[in-house]
Amino acid sequence: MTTPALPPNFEWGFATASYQIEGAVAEDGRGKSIWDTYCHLEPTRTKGANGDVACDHYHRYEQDIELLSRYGAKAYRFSISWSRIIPLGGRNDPVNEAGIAFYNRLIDGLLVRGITPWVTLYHWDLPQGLHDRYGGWLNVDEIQLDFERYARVCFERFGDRVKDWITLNEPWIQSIFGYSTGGNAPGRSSTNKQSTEGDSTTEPWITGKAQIMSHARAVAAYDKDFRPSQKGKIGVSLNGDYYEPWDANDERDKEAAERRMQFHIGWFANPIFLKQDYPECMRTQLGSRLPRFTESDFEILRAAETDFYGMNYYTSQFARHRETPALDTDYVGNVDELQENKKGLPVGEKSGLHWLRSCPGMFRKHLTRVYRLYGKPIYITENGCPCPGEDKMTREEAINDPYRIRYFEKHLDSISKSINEDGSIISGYFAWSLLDNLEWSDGYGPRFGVTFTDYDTLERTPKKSALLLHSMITERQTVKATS
Ligand code: PNW
Repeated sequence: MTTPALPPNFEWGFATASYQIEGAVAEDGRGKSIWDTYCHLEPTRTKGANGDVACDHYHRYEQDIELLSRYGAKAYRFSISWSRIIPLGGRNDPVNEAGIAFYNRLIDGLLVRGITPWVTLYHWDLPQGLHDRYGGWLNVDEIQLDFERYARVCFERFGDRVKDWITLNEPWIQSIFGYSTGGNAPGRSSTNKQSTEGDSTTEPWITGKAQIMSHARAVAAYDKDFRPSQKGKIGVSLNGDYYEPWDANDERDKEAAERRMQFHIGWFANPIFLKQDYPECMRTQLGSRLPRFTESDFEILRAAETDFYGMNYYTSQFARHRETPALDTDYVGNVDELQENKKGLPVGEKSGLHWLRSCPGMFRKHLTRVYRLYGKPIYITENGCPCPGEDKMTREEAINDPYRIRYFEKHLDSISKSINEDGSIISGYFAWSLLDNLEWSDGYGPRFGVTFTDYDTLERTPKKSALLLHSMITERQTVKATS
């Protein structure tokens, strides 16, 4: 058997996000974000954890660039903290030069070592000022103007050197976890007993539209005023699992699987990539709870040419049809989600987190489906896992991570197959994550890093997977697929 091939110019590296690694939350003029508030006002919801120190990347970024260099990474995906750039967030609020200077040091440090910066503008850390002023993502008209201004500041100040932009990370998680389950900041929910505010019947859909329009405004601004001189590309990172029918012979389960993926991905991809209304199944189920796009919204959507589909992929599930949606999870459509099918077969091997099973076969189907539906080059902007039991391991145990190595290998093989056998265009891969870091409301337990972080000393130690990813990728680039 030959090793399947990846294209010679395949982009690859590691990913992180600002609040998960930076720390230094009160330094150099940074404003508060909704995650600071959430962790401090509601510590029981984040296992007592917060990002005050996290991996202290703000002070140790040079060491982290060294790690990337040692791992042979071609690229590094990180996110900018909006509250460091515009502490109060809004379009008439001052820009913080010290925040700009930090990201300049990081970007320049990467470029000196030949590592390409991939910048996410928004990875869930909304300036608290905007939430307080007008409801943040709940105010569709205001937030899109403030996001556009923030994006313009970033293009102006970093775009001479940054050529790869991602507007938003996982708008689905921001809307559903932030406004339906209440498990992420700002923690609004009408079904979560810990929440005292929020209307989960409408808020996820309002904040979804706010994110779609914010993405489109930022891309349209880039197209008009920056792309001609800066010549970069800009995309969005969407999450979404692949779903197979619980009963492979039941038409209703087949429809449920497709419906589930439309609720996950089509929600954002239809307006952004197809410049169409939300998927029909969402309209049918949600009716007027789902905001409409006006003609002027469509003009903005049409003016925004998104260059690539950023895919965050971790796992897959089975979908079983329901007659009526469950009250507290109607955001998934009238579907039950299961990790075993009707025959009792598991969807994949267990990892170190309950929601994450290793499902590389379904990853290939997912890639091919997304490429066929939306027709844009795909970059995997996140993929990775904690190993079984890793949260309880010592450093010496954790740095030996064969489960993660196998996970990467199998997922790289699925990418190769989707390219070579199914004809997809897949142009890059970012492993999540460079470092063990703050796993949001799961705190510091789950370890997704290829680098072990000792949270007492903040010392970093490479795991075996970190040193092997480079060779896994180059092997797949040098051997041609035969089939
Ligand atoms: C992504 N789920 O979030 C985020 O982009 C990262 O910041 C995060 O650390 C990483 O995946 C690992 O979780 C997700 O429950 C969080 O299905 C939760 C889920 C999926 C993605």
